[in-house]
Amino acid sequence: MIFDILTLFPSMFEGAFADSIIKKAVDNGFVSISTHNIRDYSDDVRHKTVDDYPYGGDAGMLLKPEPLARAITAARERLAGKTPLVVFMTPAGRLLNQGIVKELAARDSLILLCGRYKGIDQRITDQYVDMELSIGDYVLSGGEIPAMAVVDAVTRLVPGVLGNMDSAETDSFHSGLLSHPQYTRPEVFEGVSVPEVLISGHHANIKEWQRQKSLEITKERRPDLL
Ligand code: 9D3
Repeated sequence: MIFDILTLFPSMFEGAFADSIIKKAVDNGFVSISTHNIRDYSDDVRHKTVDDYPYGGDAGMLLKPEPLARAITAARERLAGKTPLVVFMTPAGRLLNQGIVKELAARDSLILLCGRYKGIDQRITDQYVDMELSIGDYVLSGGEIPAMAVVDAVTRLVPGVLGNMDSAETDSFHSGLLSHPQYTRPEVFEGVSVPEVLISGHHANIKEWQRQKSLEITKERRPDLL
């Protein structure tokens, strides 16, 4: 999987992929991630302008279409031979869920476009964008953190990235339920014991307790998942 990220703030991504599962996935060649500054595709070499006032006189600025068109075209050229999906991160997009993550993970490459300001010229959305994605109903400052969430969630589904320990199979969202409570040592912590069944060694009872707890918690907190 190749992620080609278009942003006005490439440095925001520096720390995000430098550790843990994503770093390992990159180091082992399962995914590659590059960031590209939209400002490098500006018309004017002098001021590197990428924004302009909206027609209709609303407050705020929009990302101009020309630099975005050039940035997306350049990304497509970098991905020659691949069939990238152009994904625009926007609060007005489809709400990301694990089903969409699976859809994205089936592609060979993704061009992730991060918006800023009040948005982008609609002609870019109409002519260049394949999918619009939101990560939730709260206001962020731009599409960068949402793009990081997409890279993280999709990378976990690339075959070979996860070991058996943390496999996508045993993941709570794979079963469609929330996780049951979990405990590690010590057996008594601040006077509170680990549930008896978990130290019983009775494997079938443990599985049944875990399934029951998962159902209970899901019914209580996220009935929409059932
Ligand atoms: C102009 C009024 N705003 C509507 C509330 C528009 C707006 C545009 C861009 C508000 C925030 C942003 C910046 N956010 C994103 O680009 C974004 C986002 C988000 O804020 N929440 C959840 N998912 C996403 S994906 C991109």
